[in-house]
Amino acid sequence: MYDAVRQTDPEIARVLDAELSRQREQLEMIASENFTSRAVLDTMGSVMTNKYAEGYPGKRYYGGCVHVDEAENLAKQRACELFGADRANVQPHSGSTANMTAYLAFCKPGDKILGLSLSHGGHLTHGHPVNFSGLMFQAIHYEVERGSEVIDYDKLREQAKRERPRLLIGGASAYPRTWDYAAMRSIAAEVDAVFVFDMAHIAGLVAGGVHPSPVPHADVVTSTTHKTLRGPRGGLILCKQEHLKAINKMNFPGIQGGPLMHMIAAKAVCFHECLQPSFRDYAQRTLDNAQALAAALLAKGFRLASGGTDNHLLLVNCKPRGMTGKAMEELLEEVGITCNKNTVPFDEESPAVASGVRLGTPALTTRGMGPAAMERIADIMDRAVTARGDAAALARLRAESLELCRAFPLYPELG
Ligand code: DSN
Repeated sequence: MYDAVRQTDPEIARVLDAELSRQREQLEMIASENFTSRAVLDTMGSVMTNKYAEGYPGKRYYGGCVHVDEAENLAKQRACELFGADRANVQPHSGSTANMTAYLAFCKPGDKILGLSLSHGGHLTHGHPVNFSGLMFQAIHYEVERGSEVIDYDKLREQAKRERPRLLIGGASAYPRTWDYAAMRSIAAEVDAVFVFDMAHIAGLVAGGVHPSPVPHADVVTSTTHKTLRGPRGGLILCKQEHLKAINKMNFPGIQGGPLMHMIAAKAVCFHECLQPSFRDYAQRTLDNAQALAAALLAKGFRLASGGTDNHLLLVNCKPRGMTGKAMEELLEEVGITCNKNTVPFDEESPAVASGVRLGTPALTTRGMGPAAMERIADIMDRAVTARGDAAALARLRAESLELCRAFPLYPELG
């Protein structure tokens, strides 16, 4: 693999080899990561990257767009079929530009937006002060409840009625529970707000039909395509017909320039894969693995935010085991498990330290791992916490996680 790179740039070829080995030999539990198919990889590395195509199919500002038009139309049609959406825009380079597009299609700078606080599981682009969403708009936040650690929609309704935001944003990057889309729809209607739902994390579960869909409820649904959806890195917007013109105009020329046609073609491949019955099975196994992992961790005495999960991710509060999230992330890395530190609701630690770690099952499920592997991982985690500071014991646990990785080969055809 990478023969041409090896000849042209041996330094980068070594980096690519090392990253492939890392992905193969670590247990990848970052909830937002996954392993694409070979077809998606090949399409991302195709000649489509060479083409400029500002505009939309049939209305471009460059010649020679006949084939990229075909790819973009396929991506849009498949996205609509997959999610039962009226219309799709497949050009956002990322989830961030998808969200920026949705906000600016309906709001002017300075308008009020209401989203879930980042420290309670939300996302930077849902109004955090250091992000464009907090810098450009008057951003306010709702939170989960102390104790239950879930959203109280009655309180959200009261807050929305008091604040009257222009935009109500749902969705999260570290919220393990199902959303009440119908409640959010009715709250948005009551205060005359636009309801935007960012389903980036759960999109693959929605596509697989194993998790409720926000599409019938929200005015606009934004997403990425590389998390549970298992496609190329990138963004996606689904909307009702009446909003398409505003969304398209804001994404290009409002925010982006030339679309990344290799990524759009790879999104089309991803959506095609998600439309196959095997993807439904993958989505169900991702959920089953999250349940198995949650049960095994609870049995070992770990504490989970909200007590468990309805989706592909878990938020482990490390404080009852005497650790910060940062220390846990580093310890798990040492025994071959990759995850990220994450604040838990009402965290007293800074985000750089945090009290929790976020664990997800999408990537390991793609490797073919099942509930037995999840139990083994919970056991490795538990013994790693006990063995802190014991280099020999941690090395033995690292050998165990490596054995587990090797039992589920990743990209064997890449050599
Ligand atoms: N950085 C992504 C995540 O890890 O959830 C969200 O953008």
